[in-house]
Amino acid sequence: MTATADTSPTGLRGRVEHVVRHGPGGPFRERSWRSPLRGPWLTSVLALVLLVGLLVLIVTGLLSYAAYDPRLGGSNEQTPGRGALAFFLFTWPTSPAWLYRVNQGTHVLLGIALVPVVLAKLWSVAPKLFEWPPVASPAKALERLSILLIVGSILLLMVTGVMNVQYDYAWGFSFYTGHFYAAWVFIAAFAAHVGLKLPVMVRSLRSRSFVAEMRVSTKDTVAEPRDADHLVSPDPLPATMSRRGALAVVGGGSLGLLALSVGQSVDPLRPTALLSPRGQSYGDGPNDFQVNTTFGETRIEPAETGSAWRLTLVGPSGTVVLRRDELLSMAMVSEELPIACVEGWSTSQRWTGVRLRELAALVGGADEESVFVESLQKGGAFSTHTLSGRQVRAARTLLALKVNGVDLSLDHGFPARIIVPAAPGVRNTKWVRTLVFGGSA
Ligand SMILES: Nc1nc2c(c(=O)[nH]1)N[C@H]1C(S)=C(S)[C@@H](COP(=O)(O)O)O[C@H]1N2
Ligand SMILES: [Mo]
Repeated sequence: MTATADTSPTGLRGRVEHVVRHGPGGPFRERSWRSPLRGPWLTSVLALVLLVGLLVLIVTGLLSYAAYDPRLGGSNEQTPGRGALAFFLFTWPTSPAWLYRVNQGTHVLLGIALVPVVLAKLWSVAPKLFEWPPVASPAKALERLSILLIVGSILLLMVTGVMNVQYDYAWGFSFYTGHFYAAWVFIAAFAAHVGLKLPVMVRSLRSRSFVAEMRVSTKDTVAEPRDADHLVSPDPLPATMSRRGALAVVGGGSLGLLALSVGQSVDPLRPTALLSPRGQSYGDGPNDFQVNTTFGETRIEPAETGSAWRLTLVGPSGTVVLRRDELLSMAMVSEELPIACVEGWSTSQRWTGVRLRELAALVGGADEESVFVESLQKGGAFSTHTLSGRQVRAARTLLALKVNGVDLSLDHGFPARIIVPAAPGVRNTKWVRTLVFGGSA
């Protein structure tokens, strides 16, 4: 039995069949993409930049994960289900002191600078992303799935990364957890994509000389020959921009973002870090450098940091309670050490205080494999942390009481804070109350 209304070409079924065969139109139609610049050569130039840049991002990202020493548990560990994905973990070193600063500065600055390149690469392959029919064969289905995963994960990584740098946590999951799992999806899809496409990239790059192409004017810019991947438009419009112009726009965008961000990681350039929420100048007093969480944002009572404050040390041989003046009468050491936040900003300052290992020795904890640090702050992921035995024993790990010759300000952790060389800034717990040697969360 046939329903006459449905079989007519203008009826519902006719229209559905038309869409199934020819696509919904708009971006799904190859003829919507008519830029003469789009083609395998331009895509491959962008791909080469991303191949190198993303490899550096992967390595610095995995190192940044290791730097948190997640095996110590507690708030160090935000990915309990990571299983085999953490196969590469090792105990993070304590020297050189700039290790995390350089690693994280590179990760964040490069990640920001690559945003225009990723967007340009997506633009350059847009007809492929909207290819119709979406699934033509099992092989095509696999290829499309890998593209869906690589595009989805890189967009998620870019958006969460940039929002995190801006201290904007407007999603329903922890940045650390989300960025970590998205990174592993990305790494797998990236490896598959590079494996599939590397020969095409090399062939396309060899198809014309970069230097010669950079001399071609807009007037002389024509589409590449039609390619098997259908990046080149079957019906290109005249060029309104040369390939040199297109690469200059992308490169200029990258360099512009870099120029407005690099100051967040390079102390003398700080006033230029216009895109960074913690990057700019705070004047020039001894305590005038970036504050992550201010004292006012915590729920610590001002009186708790006054004369009633005590440092409690717990270790195998018992408990010792110290006043601030007793700490000040111990051997004071000064160290120039960076604070390097996971958000990318960093600064180097001169800290004065007691070696953590001296405090450990007071309670027989010098050989313990961890110290559990508790702050006066109540609740939140920043109020407690665990440091490794390696960090406790490092000569330059301090319980700092002063910075740049004066008492710590309340915002920087008065009465006392931890400063660990080479570690993520978050390990430098402020407003310290208790140190439990051998303890963990
Ligand atoms: N108690 C406590 N300690 C803390 C934090 C915090 O929010 N609470 N922030 C951490 C983070 S994420 C960083 S980067 C550094 C920043 O130190 P600063 O604010 O003195 O520059 O402190 C760390 N110590
Ligand atoms: Mo941080």
